[in-house]
Amino acid sequence: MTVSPRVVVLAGGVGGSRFVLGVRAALQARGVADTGAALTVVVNTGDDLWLSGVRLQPDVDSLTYALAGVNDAERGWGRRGDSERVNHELQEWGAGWPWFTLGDLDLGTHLARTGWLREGLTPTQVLERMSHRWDLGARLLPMTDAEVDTVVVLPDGTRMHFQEWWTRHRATLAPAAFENPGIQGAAPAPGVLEAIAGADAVLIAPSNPVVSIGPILAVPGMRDALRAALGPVVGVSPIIGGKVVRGMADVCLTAIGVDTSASAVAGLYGARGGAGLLDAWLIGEEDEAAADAVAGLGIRPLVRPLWMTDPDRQAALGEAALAAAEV
Ligand code: FO1
Repeated sequence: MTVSPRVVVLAGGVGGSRFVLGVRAALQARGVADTGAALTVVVNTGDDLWLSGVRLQPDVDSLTYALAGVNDAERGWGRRGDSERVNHELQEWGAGWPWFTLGDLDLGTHLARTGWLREGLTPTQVLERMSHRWDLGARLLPMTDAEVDTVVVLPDGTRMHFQEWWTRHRATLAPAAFENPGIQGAAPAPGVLEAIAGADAVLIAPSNPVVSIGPILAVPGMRDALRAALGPVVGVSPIIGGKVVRGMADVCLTAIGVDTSASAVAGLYGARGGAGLLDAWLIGEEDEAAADAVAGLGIRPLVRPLWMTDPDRQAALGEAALAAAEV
């Protein structure tokens, strides 16, 4: 066993944050003193948007706030105990989106980020600067420095930003496709490919496979890097007992023709021994019956408790993922 393993996690949103907290706790429990050097998180930026003149990075902020311990865990986004005075004022002006709330403390983050972007810093440099405020115990990297915000395409050709589809329409409009315009010309953010290449383990968090992990994998060079990684690639199923844990991943999976099941998502990522990415796939005890199907794909199935309902369970899942990667 490596004393201080180097671990990369691909993550987005709420499931990603909880999982990263668990991996950080598992590393700490193993005696890794500097988890900030051991743990790199490649974060989805497909959820990002410009609104009221500021740049929002919902998944980046979810990870940052969760690792700092200042997140609103109940709501799943934004800062705990935030107020909405500025948001109220924006609504009075008819600015922004009436269905999208910008908290006062959260707006401080967006203003700081936007200012630094306007000064010429890249998103990677901005995130690096933002990571100094709190002791996050992990290094956060955006998947790319390019703006490749996710667009949802409806069957009639209507296009809307992912956040409008997600928060205004609550994913009730059947999507025909998800696109990240410009992603073909994007590159992984500085440090991402190096982190993957040097990792003892690459973990795919139980985040939405289509709109959180999907954009990360769509960045040119990312799949090749994962397939070439020396360490094992271990994924955690976001589907437990045939159901989504939170969010609306089932609608997203249906749109791309994938069943809402642990084995179907494993099939979406594919086996590294074939044309895909995974060496091992953690599935819930409720999905034990899917183990044979996962093995049939050429991916090692591991049945483990997947619920991350408290810090102990998060840490146990983090440890299970590290153990699956044999680090
Ligand atoms: N989600 C909501 O359901 N309603 C909101 O008003 C809302 C505001 C918001 C502001 C900043 C931010 O970083 C995230 C915010 N979210 C909100 C969450 C976000 O829209 C999505 O849940 C994620 O992008 C999906 O991972």
